[in-house]
Amino acid sequence: MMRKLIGTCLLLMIFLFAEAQTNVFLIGRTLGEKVIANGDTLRVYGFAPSLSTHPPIPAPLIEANQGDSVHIDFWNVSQLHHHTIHLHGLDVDQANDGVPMLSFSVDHMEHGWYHFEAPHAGTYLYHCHVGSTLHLQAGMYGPIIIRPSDGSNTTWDGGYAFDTETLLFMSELDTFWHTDSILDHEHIDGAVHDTLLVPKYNPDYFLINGLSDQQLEDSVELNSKTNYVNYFRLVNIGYCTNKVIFPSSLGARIVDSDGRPLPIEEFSDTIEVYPGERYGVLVESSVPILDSIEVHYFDMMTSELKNIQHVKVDIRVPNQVEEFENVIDFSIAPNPVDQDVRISFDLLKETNLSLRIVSIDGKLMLSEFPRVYEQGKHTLVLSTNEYASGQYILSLSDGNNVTSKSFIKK
Ligand SMILES: [Cu+2]
Repeated sequence: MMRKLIGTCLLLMIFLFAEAQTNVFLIGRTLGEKVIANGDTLRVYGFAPSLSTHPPIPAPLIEANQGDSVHIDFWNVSQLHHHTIHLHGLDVDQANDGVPMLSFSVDHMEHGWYHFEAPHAGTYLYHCHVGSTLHLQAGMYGPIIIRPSDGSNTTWDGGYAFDTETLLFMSELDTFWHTDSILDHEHIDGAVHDTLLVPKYNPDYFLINGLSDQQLEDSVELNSKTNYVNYFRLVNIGYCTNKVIFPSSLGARIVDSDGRPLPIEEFSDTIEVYPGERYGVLVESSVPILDSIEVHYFDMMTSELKNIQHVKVDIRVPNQVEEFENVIDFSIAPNPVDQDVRISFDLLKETNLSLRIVSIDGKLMLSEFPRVYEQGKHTLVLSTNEYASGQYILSLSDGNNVTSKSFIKK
């Protein structure tokens, strides 16, 4: 009886003190497909969770609690190329770091095993480190989230509590880099430019969580309630510098950077995120908001603004919907614009609308007197032929509320 009791106690202790294990299985592919915002299908490289699925962009989220033992089984099924998994920002040992010259790379039909003890809670990322510039842009990247030891909704052990969280994983696509002639060209580790004439990187799709423009609407948004604390995880794995601009009424405060807490929180509506960087941002509103977060993409070499994407912010409660009946929510497409710009909006009732366009340096381009629009969907088409290249702010007003969004003239 006594022996049985000791045995049970021992088993219980092993159960209580054994570290949790997280197992991840990823398949490296070079024949993936991705639908982009214009409806075209692009060839991509990537990490897929199974043989029957195309590798998603970004790759599957790797998620663990601080202290967990994480084991990644990486199977390369991609014919032409070898790959690795580099665990960016995690303090792993060199053997598991996925830099091919310093650890190992995984050949076609081989498995590679990576192991790490989940370090400090925070936001990290992973990507292939073979021919990095090309393999990464081709789609071999994904997020890693390490949660506090108890898995709770806090930023880290003893950190800030939050109610909801939103990942904004930012990147770009240069569709020319996704053609067979480039993706199938023979190239060697870390020296892709020696053997492959890659044209200058010129992204034409600007992504948040792999989506852009109308794909983003209703897919990526902050849909929350008043007085809820929302935790944003901002990650940039593109080659542009991102500027994330929160509506000022959200009181954005940066609390962590690159997987570590900041010594003191920093209040700022605008957060610059350079390639490879991650930031944790808390937002909260005591009043209802229907607005958007703007993500600006800048060329790293020229600092030119290339594109703006919008993430909808919808903080309402059912009985507050009334207050927003007059807010005009509209979309601008295409953005950036070549010639004609389309402004689309859906009115809940007949509305007297006026429209204004002002350049970023304050020049009034267009000011339309109020015009009556019936209830329902409307699309206005404006020519921008006379506009100089640069950024413009377009506002729609019903006399009480003004909604403004920006667009870029190429
Ligand atoms: Cu690779």
